[in-house]
Amino acid sequence: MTTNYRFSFGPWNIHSGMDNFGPAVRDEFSFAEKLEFYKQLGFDGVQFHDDDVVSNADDPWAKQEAEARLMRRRLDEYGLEAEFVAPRLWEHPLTIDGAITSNSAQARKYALDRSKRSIDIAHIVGCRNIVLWPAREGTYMREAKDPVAAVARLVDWMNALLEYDKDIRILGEMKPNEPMDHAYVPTTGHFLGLASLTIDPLRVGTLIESAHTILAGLDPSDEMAYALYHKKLWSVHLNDQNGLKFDEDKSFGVVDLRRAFNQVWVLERNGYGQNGEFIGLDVKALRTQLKESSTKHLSNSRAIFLRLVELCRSLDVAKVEELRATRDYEELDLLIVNHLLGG
Ligand code: GLO
Ligand code: MG
Repeated sequence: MTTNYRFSFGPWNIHSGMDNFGPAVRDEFSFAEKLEFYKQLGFDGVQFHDDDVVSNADDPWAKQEAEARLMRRRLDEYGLEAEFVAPRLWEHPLTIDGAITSNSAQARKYALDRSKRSIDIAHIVGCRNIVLWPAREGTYMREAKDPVAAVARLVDWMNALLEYDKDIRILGEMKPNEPMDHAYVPTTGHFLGLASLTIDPLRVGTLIESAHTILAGLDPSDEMAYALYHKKLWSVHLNDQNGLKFDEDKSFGVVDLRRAFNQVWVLERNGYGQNGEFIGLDVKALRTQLKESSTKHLSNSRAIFLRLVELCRSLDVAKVEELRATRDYEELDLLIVNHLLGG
């Protein structure tokens, strides 16, 4: 089936299976090997952390610049496009208690400087999207930080970046918890409130991850609809999640096919992708998977997405409208389930 969708993922989505309770269970593919997989698996876009592009985000800029230029050449060779760069602000010893919202002025300065470098890296690899996943911008216990100051610091950080570069866009990827007990900006709606307070709201939008919305007790397709109405759905991290537990990053649609269908349907109906947006997948292979088959979660998620596009296109929408008009939602339930069951 031909659709105009373009797909992306990040190099962290091919991984060694390490988790909080156990070590790696497969050898890591090298970055060069991962790059080979993109086109083979049907992907055109690469999502990067700053230190996925460069070997160390704390190296002198001249070294980072040279490495970023090399990465750009490799992307060009493979016919791949960089979709975004996200400063990885949550692993450095200085940012142990948050980067943007840390109580430490030194940590906040580090975070801002590093974020500006991410913008410079983004320019070199050829993209204007900077993703903020505010991993540690919250607390483990409520009294640890001043919550109002924390919100103000997030706005200040965005303003400083919007000011630093007049071309970039900031995409907030919100998640209610993990690694923190509570994040200060847990949902897309919260983030869009902050976007409107920045010096250039038109350059602040969102990346919505299915699992993150589910962890917030929300429905991913409704969250996407909300952002689409604001014209601020600039990327997605499609995946699946089995209830309220740790962020599972399961393949798209494998837990709740109907929930996946509704995400595809809302994207389809609203022209998502027509302005160059990618269908990003933030999925992890199951830990038990052998190395040689540890990219199937990516190709499977893509295939499931495309099957669901077909189902969206073949849905009897006149019938849907009729059932909406007569409020026969029982019949509508059956129509959708039968459609997902193949007839
Ligand atoms: C974790 C997030 C994370 C981000 C990535 C890009 O829960 O989903 O994987 O998507 O770091 O910002
Ligand atoms: Mg994500």
